[in-house]
Amino acid sequence: NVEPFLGKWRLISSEGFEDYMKELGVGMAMRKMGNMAKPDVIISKNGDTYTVKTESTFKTSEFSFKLNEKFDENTIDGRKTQTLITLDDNNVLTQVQQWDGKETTITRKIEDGKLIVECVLNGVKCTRVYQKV
Ligand code: DKA
Repeated sequence: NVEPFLGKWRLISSEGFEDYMKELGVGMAMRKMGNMAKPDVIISKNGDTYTVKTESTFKTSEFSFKLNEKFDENTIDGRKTQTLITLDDNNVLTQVQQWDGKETTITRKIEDGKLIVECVLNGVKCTRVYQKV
């Protein structure tokens, strides 16, 4: 059930994001902006197509997907990835991005009414928490 994920969320805490961005190969200037940004994430649904829009003062981007269908994603930091998003029985949304022989996993779940985003790449983990706006 994707219903709990839908709506507008604002970043309230972020741990390990600098190291995660470094591991992704994000350059210093963009890491600085990434660290300062308190983005809003808007998750919406139209039929069986979902859209995740990230809005911040430095950049706005969005991607749309259907569950269990691979798609081409252009990430905020400029990677072009093959991405697959699935929803498991515990209501965890898992996004796997593959590019250049690398792979990162971004999971999203709802806990205490908050959206918890965890990103992992090569064992480097980052946790970002969003609150409903
Ligand atoms: C989030 O949704 C984190 C998503 C990962 C973004 C990766 C690269 C960003 C570079 C500025 O909170």
